[in-house]
Amino acid sequence: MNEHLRQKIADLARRCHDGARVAVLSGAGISAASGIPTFRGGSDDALWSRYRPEQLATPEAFERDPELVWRWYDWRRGLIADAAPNEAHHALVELATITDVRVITQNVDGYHQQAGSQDVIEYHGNIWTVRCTSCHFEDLDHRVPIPIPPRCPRCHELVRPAVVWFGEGIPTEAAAEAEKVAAACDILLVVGTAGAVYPAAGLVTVAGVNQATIAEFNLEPSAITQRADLYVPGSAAETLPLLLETPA
Ligand code: BV8
Ligand code: ZN
Repeated sequence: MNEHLRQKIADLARRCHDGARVAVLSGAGISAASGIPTFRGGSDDALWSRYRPEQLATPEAFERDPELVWRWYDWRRGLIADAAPNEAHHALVELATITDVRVITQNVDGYHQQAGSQDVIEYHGNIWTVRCTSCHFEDLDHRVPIPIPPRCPRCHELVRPAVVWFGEGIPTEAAAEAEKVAAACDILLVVGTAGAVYPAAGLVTVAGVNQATIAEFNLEPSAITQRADLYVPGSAAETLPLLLETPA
């Protein structure tokens, strides 16, 4: 890493030590170092690499073949249960001991909370929560494997993963809270997202319009990069911890 970039990261770290309000927008890339396949990077899994997430993470796919969609979620739940948050998640927990940090995540793996982040805004829901397709039953369900297709204990109708599928609206509370956090922050850390999915990616604009410094941590440039004030290349598991190096 060149000296100029190191200096820029040290400047950010110093601002955090001086009490800058930090918001985080994380995507699948922050969990990549834990071994969880990203959406774009796909996976080397023989079966699931044949599908694009946009084909499975939709109400239509679930309507058409709930068992197939549940097998995909069960496979992902298994990967998440067998792995753990990585140094990138832990760096954000440590940063929160230095200054105010609010995490907005597009991920459904629950790793930010597992690592210890508080008040995480789950913009696309959570893979460990299931919701009945018919009555108002909703509950955590950590069963791996889950009996497929899982049925509602109350009315025996199908339950679905309580995540936001393509074409579905963001939960109103999460949407409002995320907008507020992005608008109020001094620094927005954009970590491991291609910035292709809306309205999540629009939060970068909300922060920018409110004069926040946008710092992107990504393995490669993304749709966010040209809107960022700082782009830090590399794995977030290695680069985010640099924010914790006490500035000189
Ligand atoms: C909505 C939960 C309306 C489910 C997910 C055309 C143009 C623009 C928009 C649209 C369009 N057509 C349709 C839309 C809208 C659509 C959309 O944005 N589509 C995209 C694909 C074009 N959006 C929606 O449908 C949203 N809803 O608009 O509804 C509405 C409004 C009101 C009322 C009713 C309806 C809902 C979108 C939510 C979909 N659900 N997830 C699940 O997880 O199963 S999205 C899912 O994909 C993830 O949550 C995530 O958000 C997204 C993947 O994005 P990333 O997180 O960025 O991951 P990706 O793999 O793409 O990239 C990984 C990045 O990490 C890369 O940059 C890589 O370089 C980097 N990386 C890799 N390793 C590392 C790393 N970085 C650092 N370190 C590493 N080690
Ligand atoms: Zn029910």
